[in-house]
Amino acid sequence: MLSRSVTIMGIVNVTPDSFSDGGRFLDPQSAIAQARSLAAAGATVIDVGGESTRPGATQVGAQQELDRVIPVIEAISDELDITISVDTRKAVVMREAVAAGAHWINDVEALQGEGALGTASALQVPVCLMHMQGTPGSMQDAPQYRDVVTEVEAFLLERVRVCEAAGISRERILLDPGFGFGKTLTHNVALFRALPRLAALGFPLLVGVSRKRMLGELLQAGAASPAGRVTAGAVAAVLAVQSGARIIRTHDVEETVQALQILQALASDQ
Ligand code: YH5
Repeated sequence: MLSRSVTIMGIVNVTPDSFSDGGRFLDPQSAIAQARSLAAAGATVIDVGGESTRPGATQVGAQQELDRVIPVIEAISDELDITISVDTRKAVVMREAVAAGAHWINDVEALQGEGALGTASALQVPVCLMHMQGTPGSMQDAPQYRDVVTEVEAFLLERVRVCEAAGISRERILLDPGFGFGKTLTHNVALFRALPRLAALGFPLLVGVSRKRMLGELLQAGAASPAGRVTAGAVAAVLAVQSGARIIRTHDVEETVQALQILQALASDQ
């Protein structure tokens, strides 16, 4: 077991790129099996997403996203005693997901989408506010900042202010710098090194670097496949937690839990 100070959020993608049949028959059963195994490996939150927000990914309609995530959330809610997070930018998906059993909203657009702020406020569930520059379709084209850390911090604080004004209490807000979302490797590294500063804002800090390109870019071998970035992701999770991160979003729960257990056993200050 990990001490209560770190929460592992396991990722369940209900998107075509996660299914071998090309997405024509998204099978809720395989998503549920995935959730089951992440929970058994030590995840205490399952993040269910039906829209790929990878660089260059195309948008999906609300109905398609609902068709993907709602059956999975219902099934996880029926079967597992676990916190369910819904990874969505759409107000209708937030509403239906919470009705189906989701407990958290994880929004890579920090509730800037149409109706998202009011919906999240009415639902009274915790929300993760993430920073992104641009949109998934074009965010990696030419990300630019004058001072990435100051700008991400200012954006997150502004979204906190807007959320509080809309009736979302501080206790329900989590923050995330959004690794890979409109950021070059240099930007991602600067943000990672600034995690202590972001943690000091006083909100639980969520970090998601699992399998992302930045890890591949940092490896000597370069361009390792996503599955070849598991060790790198576990090491990054350790460093993130040492820097104040409280929630780690990962595809690789077993490896991440092991890495964090060693951190907690051997570091003098954990
Ligand atoms: C995040 O950081 N990320 S979806 C590209 C990859 C691998 C993984 C292979 N949702 C975050 O996981 N929500 C996503 O290359 C998120 N924080 C929060 N809060 C992107 C993703 C991924 C993209």
